[in-house]
Amino acid sequence: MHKPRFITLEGGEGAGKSTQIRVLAEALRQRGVEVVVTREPGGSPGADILRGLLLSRDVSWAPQAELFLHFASRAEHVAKTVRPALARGAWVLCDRYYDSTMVYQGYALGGDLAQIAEFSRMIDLVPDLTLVLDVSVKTTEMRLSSRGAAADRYESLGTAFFARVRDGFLKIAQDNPQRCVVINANRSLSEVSADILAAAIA
Ligand code: T5A
Repeated sequence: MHKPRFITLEGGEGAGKSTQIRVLAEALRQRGVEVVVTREPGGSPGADILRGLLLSRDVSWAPQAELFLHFASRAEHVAKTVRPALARGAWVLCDRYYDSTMVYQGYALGGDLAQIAEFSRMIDLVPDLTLVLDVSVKTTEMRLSSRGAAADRYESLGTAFFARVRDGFLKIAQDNPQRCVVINANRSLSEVSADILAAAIA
């Protein structure tokens, strides 16, 4: 239980990542593990400033500018939050990481997949485990509408976009079976939490 582990949670909008990351963190803390919970975009003071720019509906970014901002945010987050936590022996649970860039800016928005893969390699930190929370597009839409908050830039892109996002995450899981576990997140919170904990402490 004390090997430093870097675990990322991935999936489309409303998949339950932020809910489940809190549950997993608590379960690990009860087992005596130091846990750092973080998220992207953001996760450090500088990266949080970039998050505000990325999610704002006031700006329509040129695709390359958007891609560079995501990786600038990630480089800052990894340097200031993730690596220091891993170095002192904590586990890091990260809500989204570079698979989200491959899916959103790559598969879903048509960016250059090879370029995104190269930038990901430059970050030089591969997760020990990636949990892909898979939900149907219908579940995504139901959860977003029942939450009732105003949609951010990505949440406003609609049904066809959500379907491309889902397919993109499933493709990444299929291509990276050594680090990815797909969790059926259409089920109840407790069923999903149980599978996540089992995968994390396996
Ligand atoms: N992005 C991000 C990129 O385009 N490129 C990148 O490189 C990166 C890193 C981030 C946006 O940025 C994009 C992707 C995103 O669009 P965000 O606000 O952090 O923005 O968005 P999300 O990560 O998608 O956060 P969400 O809150 O939308 O989704 P979560 O965290 O997966 O879901 P959660 O836990 O908030 O749950 C949503 C609702 O569903 C309920 C919850 O109570 C909540 O109301 N729920 C369940 N209800 C019933 N059963 C369950 N099992 C449930 N699980 C959750």
